Amino acid sequence: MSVNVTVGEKSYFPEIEKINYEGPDSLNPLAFRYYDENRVIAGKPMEDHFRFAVAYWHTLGGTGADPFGPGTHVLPWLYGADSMTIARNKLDAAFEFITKLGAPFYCFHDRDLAPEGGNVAESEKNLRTLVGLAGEKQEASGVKLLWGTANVFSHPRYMNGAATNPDFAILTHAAAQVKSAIDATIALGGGNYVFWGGREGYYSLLNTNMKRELDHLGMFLQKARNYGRKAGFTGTFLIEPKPMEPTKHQYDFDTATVTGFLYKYGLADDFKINIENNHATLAGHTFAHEVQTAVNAGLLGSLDINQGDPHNGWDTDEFLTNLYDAVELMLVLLQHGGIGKGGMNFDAKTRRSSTGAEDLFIAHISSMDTLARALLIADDILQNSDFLKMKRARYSSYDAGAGADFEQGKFNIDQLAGLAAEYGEPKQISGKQELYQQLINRYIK
Ligand code: XUL
Ligand code: CO
Repeated sequence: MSVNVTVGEKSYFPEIEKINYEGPDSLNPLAFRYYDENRVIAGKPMEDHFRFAVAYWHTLGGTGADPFGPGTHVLPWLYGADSMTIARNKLDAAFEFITKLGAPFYCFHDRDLAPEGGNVAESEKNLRTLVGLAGEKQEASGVKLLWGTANVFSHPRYMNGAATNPDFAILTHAAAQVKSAIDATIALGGGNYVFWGGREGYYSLLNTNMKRELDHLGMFLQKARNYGRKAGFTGTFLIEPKPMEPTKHQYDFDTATVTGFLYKYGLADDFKINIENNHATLAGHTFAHEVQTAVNAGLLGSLDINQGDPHNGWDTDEFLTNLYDAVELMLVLLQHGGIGKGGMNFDAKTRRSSTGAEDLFIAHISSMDTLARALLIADDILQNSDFLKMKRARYSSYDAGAGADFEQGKFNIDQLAGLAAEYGEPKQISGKQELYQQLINRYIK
């Protein structure tokens, strides 16, 4: 898509021009080498394979602060006379950044867009004001909202959780926020609405009634779904799994856990899953594993495409640059129909010591290029190698004869045991993992 670069009177990124595709030989760090939005691969333009979305919180709000020190990134839009002026400046900066980058979507939490007020009504008013302004920006630029969400984890009132808080009064505040965040998402035409269970989990079972908390979460999500549908939200609700951090035991541990939860609480028709790579790492899974698990359940919703560090146990939210992981991801997506109405939200921050505006652009460009390059490689593998043939052949004993009859449900356990006696000891068949790995590496060029 071609977005209109709209720079108001004041530019926050005066040194950065619109980022263009220059091809693999380009040495310009502020150009795409692989991401060519209109190039058609496997039947659709690259843009539709990814539906890239800028994460408002990291990209516009990430100061580089960590538990050991305050922020190092000077973000000029975060300075202003009052919190609403800052929110307006931030919106200007957001749309200048998004349009210069050429990302078609963005994502936000309610509190990223507008500040919390002194009470529920004031907070809602602040959000409505910013939603009005964001709508104008969307209209002028062609940029769209991939998803909205409510931040019901940062405010100290949520220290014991939001929908799973033992105190009912806190749950009602979470409801107020979710209600107006859903309204905001509808008003801005968002295709999805996300629930990341920020502090929905626990540290110690000694003070926690886990069953009751999970029932509250299920009930809360049913009511939020009912509200959204009644208010005209036709998109997909998404749950974003994470196994730990901030709590020791996050309830939405991983894709498999969330799948069970959605079925148990009657939510599987309206909800899908938003999978984040770094959260997969924390759960001891690969991104591809999580995506395949969601595909199997028909619940793949959207992706947060960052990366973590396999050597430590926290959420580092780095920009995705690991080509090998990206290839595995794109192999799964290409084989299973792609990202659909979801997208790829960066949910990543530049490092504390990457202090320039240029770094912010390079980080996004580099991730987009990694995924675009991975798409080309994965498509090449699927079109031109024996990969699929080898994988199919591995299961060929189920394609005909007794194996096919088994898949049709024609045998009971007695009959299967009878066949074992008849077959005798089967001859060894190699799984050939190293051959597959060799093949993938051959196509990474
Ligand atoms: C936190 C995280 C969130 C969600 C949205 O780990 O990933 O930013 O994506 O609330
Ligand atoms: Co995320």
